[in-house]
Amino acid sequence: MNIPSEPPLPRSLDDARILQLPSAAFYISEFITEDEEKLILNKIASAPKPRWKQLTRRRLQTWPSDLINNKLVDAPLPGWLEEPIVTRLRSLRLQDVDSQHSHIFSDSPHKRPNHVLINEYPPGIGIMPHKDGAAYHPIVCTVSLGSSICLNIHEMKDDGTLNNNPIWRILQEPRSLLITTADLYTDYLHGIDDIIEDTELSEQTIVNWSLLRPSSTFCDGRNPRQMRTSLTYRDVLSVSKLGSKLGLLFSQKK
Ligand SMILES: O=C(O)CCC(=O)C(=O)O
Repeated sequence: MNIPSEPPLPRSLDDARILQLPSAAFYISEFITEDEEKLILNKIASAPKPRWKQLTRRRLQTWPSDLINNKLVDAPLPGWLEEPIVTRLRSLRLQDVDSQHSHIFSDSPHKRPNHVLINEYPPGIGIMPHKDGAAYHPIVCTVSLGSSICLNIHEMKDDGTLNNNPIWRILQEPRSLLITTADLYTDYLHGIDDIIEDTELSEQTIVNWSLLRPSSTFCDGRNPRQMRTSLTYRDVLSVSKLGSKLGLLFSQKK
């Protein structure tokens, strides 16, 4: 049997648009192959222990490094986070026609994501509703690995407090790509419930239902969770060249 080396991507992001969400959000169910998923999960697992930051209930890695005062020290992403994902992200056309603003990062300061957050979610663990803040260009590309999970989108009430009931739910399958931008980034919060199973999954409750992979069967509208790992690709606005200057200094001293 012929195993495809590249997944069948949509002709343009327009074909992946989540129509029920405010402009603009996109979902591609098969963004990476199973082999690519395995390779990335192996790389994550074999990262040196100090790479992991242990939070109370979740652990994460940041590549190429943590932000300091919302700034990133200039450094490349490792090859396994760059290929195939960054190249593939930049190859996705926004529309069928050629234009100057041809890919999702065309208008971002560095024309590409320069930072990746890796989050691990064991069953029962989520993330509180939050906004991603001012450090990043307002485009978030999330690749999911390992297991499906529901991302909830929340709005603030008129009195300025959080509405705990999500107004939308997005189901993210393993190997999928979710892109959120614009109003979804600036005006809404996103979070993941601390539950062991996502329930009441249906065309009525999940905004990207029609974009899920054809073989997806969420029996009785349920998704019993397993370990899900996410890769969040963003463009950090402010990049300091300190790293490269130090590198130059050390290379001159050799
Ligand atoms: O893991 C996810 O899908 C969400 C991650 C997230 O909200 C964040 O990194 O700010």
